[in-house]
Amino acid sequence: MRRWIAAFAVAAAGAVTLAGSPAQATIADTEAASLAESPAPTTIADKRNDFDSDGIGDVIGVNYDTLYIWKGDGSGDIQSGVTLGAGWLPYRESLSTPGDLNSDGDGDLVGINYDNGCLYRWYGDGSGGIGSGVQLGCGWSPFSFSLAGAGDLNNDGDGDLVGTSDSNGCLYRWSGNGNGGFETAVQLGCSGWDNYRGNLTGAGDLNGDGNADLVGINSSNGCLYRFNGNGSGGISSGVQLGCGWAAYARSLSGLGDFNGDGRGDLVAIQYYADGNGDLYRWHGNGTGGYNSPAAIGSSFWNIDLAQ
Ligand SMILES: [Ca+2]
Ligand SMILES: [Ca+2]
Ligand SMILES: [Ca+2]
Ligand SMILES: [Ca+2]
Repeated sequence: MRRWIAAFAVAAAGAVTLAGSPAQATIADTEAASLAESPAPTTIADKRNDFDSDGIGDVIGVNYDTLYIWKGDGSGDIQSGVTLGAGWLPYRESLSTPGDLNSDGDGDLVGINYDNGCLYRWYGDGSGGIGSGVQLGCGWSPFSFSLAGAGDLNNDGDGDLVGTSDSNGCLYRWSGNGNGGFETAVQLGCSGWDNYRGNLTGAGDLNGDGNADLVGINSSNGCLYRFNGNGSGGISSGVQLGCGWAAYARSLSGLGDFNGDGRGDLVAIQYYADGNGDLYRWHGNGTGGYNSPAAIGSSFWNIDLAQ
C-alpha cells in the first residue's frame, strides 16, 4: 500500500520547459460584481489535473523552487515525481489547477507571483509538461494565499478560479473565458470564508448532479465541508463531511478523476513538525462524500500542492 516516494530526492528525469516570464495578455481584475443566479445545469467539464492526456488526474506541487508532477497511474496511485523546472518559489502558495482554459483538453496551470502580485498562466502540453508563462494581469496580491482551481462552476466548458480576499474575507469566482484568461470577478459570499483561506479546492462533481463542487477545510473546527455547485457559477451552503482534517490544512487538492471511475478524487499532505509529510488520497464515493483514505506517498518534504 504505502509506497516510498522520496519526492525531494527524486531524480530529475526529464526536465521540461520552465515557465518564466511572460508576454502580455489581458484579464479582468479582482473587482467584485454581483452573483447572477440562474439555474440550468447541463454538462460539466470536470476539474481535471490531467497534464498527459490519459484522462487521469496528476499531482502537481512545488518543492521550494522546483515544480514537480506525479502522474496518476489510473488505479489511485502515483508514479515517481518528475521535475518540470525551477523558479517556482514565488508561486508556491497560489499555484492552482482550474482545469482546461483553452479548450485543447489538457489541464492548465495558473499562479500569482508573490513578488509582483501578477497572475500567470501556463498551458499544459498534453504530455506532462507545460508551456511558457503568460502574464494575465496584476493586482492579485489579496489572493496570494487562497487562489484555487474550481473546475467548471458555470458549465460553459472552461475551468474557473476561486479565492478568498485578504482585504475583505469575501470569496470570489473568476470564470475562464475560453481563451486562456478570465472574466471579471464575481463575489460568491463574504460570511465565514476567511476560515477557508488556502483550504478550498475544486472537487469535481462530488454528489453526482453533473455540477462541479468545492470542498474545503474550515480552520475554525478542522472539519471538511462540501459546497454543491449550482451549475451557474454559484455554490450552496456547506455540508459537513467529517472532522479531524486540520492536519491536512493548506494542502487540499482536488484532482479530477484519479482512478478512472469518473468521480472527482482528492489528495492532501499530512505534514509533520519537521516539514515532512505523507500524501493521502480519497476517492469520491459518488454520493457526495469520500471513501477511506489511502497513503500513496511518503517523504513529501516541504511540498506545496497546486490547489
Ligand atoms: Ca494524467
Ligand atoms: Ca488546456
Ligand atoms: Ca467555467
Ligand atoms: Ca455536484
